[in-house]
Amino acid sequence: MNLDQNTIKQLAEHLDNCQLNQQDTLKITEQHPDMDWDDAYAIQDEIRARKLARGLKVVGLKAGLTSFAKMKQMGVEVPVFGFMTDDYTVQDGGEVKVSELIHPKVEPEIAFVTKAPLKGPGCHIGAVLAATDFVMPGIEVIDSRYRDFKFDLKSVIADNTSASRFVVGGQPVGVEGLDLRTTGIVLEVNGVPMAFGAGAAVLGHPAAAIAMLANHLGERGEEIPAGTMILSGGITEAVAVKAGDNVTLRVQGMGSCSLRFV
Ligand code: 0L1
Ligand code: MG
Repeated sequence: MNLDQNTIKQLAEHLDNCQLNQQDTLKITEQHPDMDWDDAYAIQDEIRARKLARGLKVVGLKAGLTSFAKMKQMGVEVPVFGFMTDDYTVQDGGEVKVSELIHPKVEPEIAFVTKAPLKGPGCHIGAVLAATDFVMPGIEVIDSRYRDFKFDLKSVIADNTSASRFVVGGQPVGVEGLDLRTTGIVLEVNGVPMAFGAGAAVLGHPAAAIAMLANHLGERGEEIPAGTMILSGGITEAVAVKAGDNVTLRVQGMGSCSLRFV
């Protein structure tokens, strides 16, 4: 690690306040160019500690930058990981107030819910599928705290991977007999199909993102507990939204979930 504890705390406070005040900022590596990956996750951990101290609860985990296209664009081979707190939860069909966000975008995802713990190293797709209770449609609302979504990987990890809101819903289904690689999705905004894809866009198989998360946590001596909801990553590019937009995600064999921006 290259940053001292005071700097990590200050940067966490800064990013947390940006989120609370809907204020954007320049990417933090501008001021701290020698920040490393451990520093970045330490800042994210400090943001989580701040939220927990305010009485919030962690209700899910996420993998981000999981589509081959986005990873190539960013020049990375490993996704980024973050967490969701209870105030990020939107009920299916519920409202998201744009006044509480900076510049939201939506991503179509497949959400996994585990029934057994998953721990790396060596976690693989088979172990993830064996530990999966069910999968269901999920829309992630990302809202980078960085001006115009201009960031680098370390800055985005520190910023809890742009997490801000999510909805899961539709019809939960078990993974037996399901080929998540060929599961098709359509993301509609105001009834108009805006993005299409299939599960294989996420690392070849969405369960690979969950395995990578388990391996990442394993390096830190942590695991994915049973009963965890995990967003496996955007299947398509994120779509910018504004007040008045209704967003619906349809996933083949899993129904749909939706939210509206007000
Ligand atoms: O969930 C995601 O894939 C987003 C990760 C952070 C990068 C971004 O804000 O686009
Ligand atoms: Mg996402």
